[in-house]
Order: sequence, then C-alpha cells, then structure tokens
Amino acid sequence: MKRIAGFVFGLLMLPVAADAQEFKAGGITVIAPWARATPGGAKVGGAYLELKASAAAGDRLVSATSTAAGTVEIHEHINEGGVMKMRRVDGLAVPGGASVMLKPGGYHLMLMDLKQPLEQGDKLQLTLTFEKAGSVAVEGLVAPLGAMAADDDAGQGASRPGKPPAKGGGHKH
Ligand SMILES: [Cu+2]
Repeated sequence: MKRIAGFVFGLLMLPVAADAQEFKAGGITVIAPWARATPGGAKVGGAYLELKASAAAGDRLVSATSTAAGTVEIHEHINEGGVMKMRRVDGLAVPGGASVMLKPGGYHLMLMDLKQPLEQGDKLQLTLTFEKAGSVAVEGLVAPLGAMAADDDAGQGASRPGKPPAKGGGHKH
C-alpha cells in the first residue's frame, strides 16, 4: 500500500513541479511568480513570488516593472494595533542563503495603474531589479480571483477596522 500511495502522490505532484518556473540573475533565483486575477475596473493587483539568494550572494530587490501596469511598488503588510495595513517599502533584502516569500498577507508586488484587468490564465511579465544582480525578466501566471486568500479587498489599500488579523494569509495581497 505504501508504494502505491507514494506513486499516486508522485503523479499528483508532477504538474506542480513542472509549473514552478525559475529565473536566475547573479546569485538570485526567482521562483514561480504569479498574480491574482483582478475584478473588472480594478486598477491595482498583487503579484507574488519567491526570492532565493545563494549562500555567497545576498542581494536586495530594489524595484520592479510590469508590462501590465503603469508602475509596480514593493509592499509589505504590517499589523498596526491589530489592524492589517500595507505600505510601500524601498526594497526587500534577501540575505545570502535565505529565501524570501512574497505572498498574500505578506510582502508583495503591487501592480498599480493596471492597463487592463488581470485574467485567470494570462501571462504576467515582470522585470525585477536587484542591487547587485541587476535586472531579470520573469514570467508568471495569473491565478483565479482571490486565490490563496479568504477575502477580496485587492487594491483598496485600506484597512478594515474591526476585522481580526488572520494568521497565515487571511488578509490579501
Ligand atoms: Cu499592496
């Protein structure tokens, strides 16, 4: 039974592994970029990915651009007196040997002035610029509306007073 279960599990995992795209620049690896689909009329959206630095090459993400957006900002979510807010940060350090996740409820790339809604299945082109590694073009996929998040206030940039802070990505972006 063990062997069969392992075999089935392996089959299920295959597509995920095949989809996990990696892009390299210097000591930095950008893993599996994705964005969340946006409702019609939304002018902002969130994009997510993983950044890995080789042991000898810590670096810092300093900016990003996208063909889909007028500008892209690096944002973080903070818990301010029990209220989740997001704010712009100047850059995102990736220490040597470390991995930094950009994910809903945490760090994310804020796509501002979207040229059109992000639709599920669309490709998303991003260019990330690092302090040392320079610029790298990456491509991600647009996931369904609200993917990996319970609620959908994408792009409002506003907190929801009274809403309890959710652990593990309850808040969006
Ligand atoms: Cu944001």
